[in-house]
Amino acid sequence: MTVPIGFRSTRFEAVPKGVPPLSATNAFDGVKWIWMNGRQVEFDKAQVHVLSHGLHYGSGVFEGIRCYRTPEGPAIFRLEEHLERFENSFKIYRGEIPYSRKELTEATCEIIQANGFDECYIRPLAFRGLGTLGVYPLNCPIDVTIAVWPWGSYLGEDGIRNGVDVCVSSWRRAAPGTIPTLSKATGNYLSSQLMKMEAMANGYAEGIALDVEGLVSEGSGENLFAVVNGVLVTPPLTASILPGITRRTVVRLAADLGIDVVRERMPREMLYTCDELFFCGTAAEVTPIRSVDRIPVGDGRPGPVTARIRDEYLGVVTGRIEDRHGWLTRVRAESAMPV
Ligand code: PPE
Repeated sequence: MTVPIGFRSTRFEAVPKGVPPLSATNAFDGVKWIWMNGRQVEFDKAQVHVLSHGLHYGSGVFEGIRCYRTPEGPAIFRLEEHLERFENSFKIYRGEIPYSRKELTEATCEIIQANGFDECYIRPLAFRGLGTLGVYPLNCPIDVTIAVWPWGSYLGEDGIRNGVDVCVSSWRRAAPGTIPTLSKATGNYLSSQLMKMEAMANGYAEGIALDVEGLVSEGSGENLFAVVNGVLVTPPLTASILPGITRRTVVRLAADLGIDVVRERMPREMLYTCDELFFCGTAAEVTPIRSVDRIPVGDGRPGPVTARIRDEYLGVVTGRIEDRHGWLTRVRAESAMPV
């Protein structure tokens, strides 16, 4: 490392059984290059100044995208939609991403290839950099980075297969008119961190937040679906949720499979009485929930609708099922750089 690294405290660590801790030391093993403001830079050189605005005030937006190994080579799932949300996330904060979608698409493909990954997680980040401090952000330049690294199942291999045990968080999601949840802003994830740490400290894999009215919102890093009498129920955008691209994908796949979906406010107790429950998100993919607050969901095993949606999702993202909606961007075809 070219800069001193900080102290890592283990005082508050709590990792429940069955949840693999994301190791702080080897999480980015094998990552050689990071795209930074138009250039590929070595991992150790991808640094920012400590007076960067985003570090002090949470003034940044990001995306989480996955690239999967498919029979036709590595492919990125719904890249265009992620880049669109990336732009909108910053627009809410009067910020503009200084690269076009085409440029970011090429940059993403190139950085995946530079690192030699077939399959990886992709993390575009745009933040207000070194300019002035003070809350007013518009004197700061906007820095843009794209990092890629291998990231396995978000809630564990066992979780995606057999389901996870979760709790209702004591932390509420931000109320409408406070911190906008349609923006995937870095600062929003303080709320997620509170939820996640509390859940883990109490032996759960994840927490589900209620919104300010006490109705179900979402997980710390996932949207949520319940199955009630064969119908999929998911909280609406007005429940302080992130407009998830996986959520949108699930709605579409459900339609393809002839399963009805409603976007409806969900009282907390529906988490206990529903037949099935699952999380969805880029990192979490489709992860069944087998208990909430130690109350089993259904018979405590992933139900048939969840399994069908999960298998369809994993089939589509990995190209084993035909890409009938044009959701995959091939890394090699898109790249301007010779391999
Ligand atoms: N809600 C929240 C709060 C959230 O962070 C995510 C993604 C979703 C819903 C699902 O959105 P989508 O990925 O578009 O389907 N969470 C990202 C970051 C997780 C993290 O720990 O970092 C992700 O899944 O990439």
